[in-house]
Amino acid sequence: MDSTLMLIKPDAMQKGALGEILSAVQKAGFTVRNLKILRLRAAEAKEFYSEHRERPFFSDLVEFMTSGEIAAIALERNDAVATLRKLIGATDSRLADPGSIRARFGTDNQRNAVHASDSTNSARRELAFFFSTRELIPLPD
Ligand code: 3AN
Repeated sequence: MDSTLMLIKPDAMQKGALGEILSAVQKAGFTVRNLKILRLRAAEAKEFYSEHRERPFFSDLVEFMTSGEIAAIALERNDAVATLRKLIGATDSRLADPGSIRARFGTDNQRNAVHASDSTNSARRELAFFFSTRELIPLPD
C-alpha cells in the first residue's frame, strides 16, 4: 500500500463536487485516510507550488488556490500515485479523458478541479504539508 495526496480545488468545492469526487476515488479502490477542509493563505499556496514559482501562471495559480476553500485528502491504495493521476486526467480539463475527474468537474488548465501528487517523493512532502504524523498513522483493522 502507498499513499498520495489529492486536493479538491476551489472551483470544484464551489460546485459542491466534494461528495462525487470522493465517491469516484473510493470506487477506484482508494481508502480515505484523512480529509480536511481549509483555506490556504497566499504564503502557504506559494510554498506548496514552489516548484512552479518561475512559471508565468504562478501568481494566477496562487490567486486561484487561495480564492476559496479546498479539501486536502490523504488516500491509500496499491500504486496510489500513478492510479490517481490516471483517474484525474490531463492537466488541461478540456483535454482530459472523458470520464476522468478533471473532464467531469474542471474547466481549463487552471480551473482543473483537483490536484494529485506526481511522484512518491512529492506525495510524502505534500502529505506532510497538510497532515501531521499523528493524523496519518495506520488505522486499526
Ligand atoms: P498537474 O496538476 O497536472 O501536475 P502541473 O504540475 O503542471 O499540473 O501544474 C500545477 C498547476 O498549475 C495545475 N494543476 C494548474 O492549476 C496550474 N497550471 C498548469 N499549467 C497552467 C497553465 N498553462 N495556465 C494556468 N495554470 C496552469
